[in-house]
Amino acid sequence: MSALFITFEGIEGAGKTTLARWLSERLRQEGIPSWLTYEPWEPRLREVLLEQGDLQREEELLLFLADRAIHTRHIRHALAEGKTVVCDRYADSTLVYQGYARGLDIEWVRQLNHFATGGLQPIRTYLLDLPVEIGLQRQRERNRIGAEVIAFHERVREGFLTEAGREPQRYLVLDATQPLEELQRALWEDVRWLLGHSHPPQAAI
Ligand code: T5A
Repeated sequence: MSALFITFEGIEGAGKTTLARWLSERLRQEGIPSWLTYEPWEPRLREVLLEQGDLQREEELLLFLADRAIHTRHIRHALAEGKTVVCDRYADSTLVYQGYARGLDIEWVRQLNHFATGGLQPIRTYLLDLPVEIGLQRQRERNRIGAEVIAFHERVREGFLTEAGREPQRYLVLDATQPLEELQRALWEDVRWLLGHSHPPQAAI
């Protein structure tokens, strides 16, 4: 059984954290070694990126990439130790938020992502897709709604769907408006399948 690198992506409030935590717990119950992680990862960079709020898009891009370069080193170690890595956001978030939504050149961001990750790609990316209004509504219930406008989040949603269409073998798009139990069922079915099959080396390590 090979260690998998799995990521969750989607707009805010899509349910990424909820499902990533559920998967991590399910893997633990099955006796499968795993590491649950997230981005932005490095605490000081996370604080600057999520709390500061007045960064230029180029500054933001470089900080996300620096964070990813550090984080990827730890992900590689975990995979080499045989741990399945469950990651809440990864390189696709930069492509979509800084590229598609903030307007930086998408192909250039793709190349920079490659530089930061050394080419490490998840074997599977679960895209939790749902209408922006529902995602923001879920956040509002926790009083966490940000200042960014609906149009921005629409670009994020469209960006993720475009990328999923570009790489259908890696992405699995899940309808995130479904009840959690349905999502968990579909997710586990796919993860179980992945765990039972061998994968190309560059995707697994
Ligand atoms: N960013 C990040 C970039 O711009 N570039 C990058 O490269 C990276 C890595 C991260 C921010 O940084 C940006 C993107 C973001 O703006 P964050 O605080 O980590 O900030 O925000 P998110 O990752 O978006 O986390 P959220 O908590 O907002 O969204 P989640 O994790 O998708 O949602 P979750 O699981 O917390 O669920 C939200 C609520 O919905 C409920 C949950 O119980 C919870 O209350 N819920 C459901 N309700 C009904 N049905 C379901 N199926 C549900 N699933 C969850």
